[in-house]
Amino acid sequence: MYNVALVKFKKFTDKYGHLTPVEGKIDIPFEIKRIYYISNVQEGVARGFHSHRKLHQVLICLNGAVKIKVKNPHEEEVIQLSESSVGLYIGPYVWREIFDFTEGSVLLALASEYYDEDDYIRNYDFYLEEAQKRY
Ligand code: T46
Repeated sequence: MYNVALVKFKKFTDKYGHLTPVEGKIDIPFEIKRIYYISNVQEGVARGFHSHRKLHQVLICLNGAVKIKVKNPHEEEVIQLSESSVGLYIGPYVWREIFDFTEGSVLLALASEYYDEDDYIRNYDFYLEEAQKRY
């Protein structure tokens, strides 16, 4: 889907466990300016329901599993993340909804920009209006 891609990272496994490195501009296509993580999401709760205008992000499920619906005016897909060495790249003008968080799941986000509420489109009709000019 346009502006969405799964990214597979290296995973070093030995008798001490797993280690996955993620380097900005090497493993993902941007410099990382911000990280945040989402945890303790109760059953039945869904998050997201917005798009960004400029932001590039990679989402990685560090523990448990989570589903992410990505949409643009013409396409829609649901991706389950359940592996800490796989990231989901989401670029600008992709609507996202995040749901089915399993108990104890932790979703890490690597972001290309500092937090800026003006970059969000949180109304789906406004999203369609802006996105239709770009797709
Ligand atoms: C996204 C999905 C995957 C901040 O103050 N700084 C931050 O860096 C972030 C990300 C959020 N916030 C504040 C803004 C809200 O008052 O934290 C509160 C919850 O944020 P929001 O409702 O946007 O959370 P989600 O889970 O719906 O969306 C977040 C990201 O905002 C978004 O960029 O793609 O996770």
